[in-house]
Amino acid sequence: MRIYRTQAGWELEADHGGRIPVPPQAAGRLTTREDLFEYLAGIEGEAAAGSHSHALVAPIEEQEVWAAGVTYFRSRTARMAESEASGGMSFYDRVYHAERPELFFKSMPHRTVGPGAPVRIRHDSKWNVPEPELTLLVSPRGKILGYTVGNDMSSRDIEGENPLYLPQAKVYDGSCALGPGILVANQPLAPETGIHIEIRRAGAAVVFADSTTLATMKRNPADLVEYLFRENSFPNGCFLLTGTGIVPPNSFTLASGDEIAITIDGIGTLNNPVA
Ligand code: DO4
Ligand code: MG
Repeated sequence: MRIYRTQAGWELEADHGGRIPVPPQAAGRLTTREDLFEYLAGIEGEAAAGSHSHALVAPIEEQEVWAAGVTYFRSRTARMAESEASGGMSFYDRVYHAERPELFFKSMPHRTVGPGAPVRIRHDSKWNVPEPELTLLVSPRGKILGYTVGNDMSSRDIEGENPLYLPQAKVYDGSCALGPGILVANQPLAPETGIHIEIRRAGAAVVFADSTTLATMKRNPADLVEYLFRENSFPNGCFLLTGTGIVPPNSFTLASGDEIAITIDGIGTLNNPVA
């Protein structure tokens, strides 16, 4: 089942393809429900035909957004290359193989953009990429309630200069996009689930495209959540981006006006222009 946050409230995609409104909940309290799957299944069964399709906004309520890093070999290799001059290479290789994953704070609702809204490039950075990432919606008790598409926008020159600059490379206004909706599921996604990205420039040419699958992720989503919830409480639940398996070649940097389309099979396509 897929739900979408719209300017008029939450909507559930119905069997007939249209969207039906989800009854209003207390503020911030739909996507924290431990019984979200069962609750939506009940609404779906009772829904009358009819269709609502208001403009989409980011599918986030009051959650913090966190991210995992270096969960794919491609990310490890790209980070080792960009941090070679700083001597930071070994950190990335070690965290890729370590038992403890890299987890970092990524965003808050006010810095997160939704479908169609612009993501941003830092003005003090010259080398920027989108990171297409499977993103988990996690309940206050640490249950994976659903999945969305995430973009962990990153300034590679800043993180490459010194790994201690990671928060500045990763956390700034418009550095995180989520959407278009949430796939609410009561079982894990299949390993063959594909993650795809396409970047268009000047409204036309595809300047970068690539795909990967969840099977190439070194970590298990449930293990990442278990680490995140150690010694941390999330009264509003959280979103957790699970890392990127796609990094453009070193010669590539995003430009203002680019259009980023990230698709995850079964979830949807997140489209964002670059401001
Ligand atoms: O350690 C740097 C960040 C890694 C990351 O964001 C990723 O692998 O997706
Ligand atoms: Mg990332």
